[in-house]
Amino acid sequence: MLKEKMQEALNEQINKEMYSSYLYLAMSAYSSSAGLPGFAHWFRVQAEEENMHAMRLFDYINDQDGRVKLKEIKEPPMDFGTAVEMFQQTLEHEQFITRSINELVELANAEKDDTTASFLQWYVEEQEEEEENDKEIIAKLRGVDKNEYVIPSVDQELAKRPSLR
Ligand code: OFO
Repeated sequence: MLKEKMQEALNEQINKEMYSSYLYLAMSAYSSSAGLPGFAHWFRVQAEEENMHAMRLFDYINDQDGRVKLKEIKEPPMDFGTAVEMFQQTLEHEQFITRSINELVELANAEKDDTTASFLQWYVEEQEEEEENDKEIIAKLRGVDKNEYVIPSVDQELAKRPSLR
């Protein structure tokens, strides 16, 4: 059985993951409008992944006989600047999510809730991977000053990301 404080914090995380999904969907739309179909595809897959992150929390709360509380999802921006700026914003957002996951782990430990602490490990690893991916893409995009073909080549590469279904 989930303690009230833990349940509240997990519900808050559902909202953050849903916002992440919304944010990346907005980036996908922005990329489409900028004529970057590979970026648009990558962010759309990312949006679906974030939805899955929210659903994992949703299922966990239900499995623990808790109560899911869905909160209002904030409106994301419509414009994200250059390709590199967009990925910088992605990385900053993921760093914010990582801090949030770490706080959840701290809370689970403080509440002596081992089941939730071990459930959260999946997110800890996922965050490491996501931050790494974003950093790699930023590094490639930074080559843009030196090579004007970087954006189209990264676009082609991002187009290859496998879809979730
Ligand atoms: Fe982008 O990661 Fe969710 O948790």
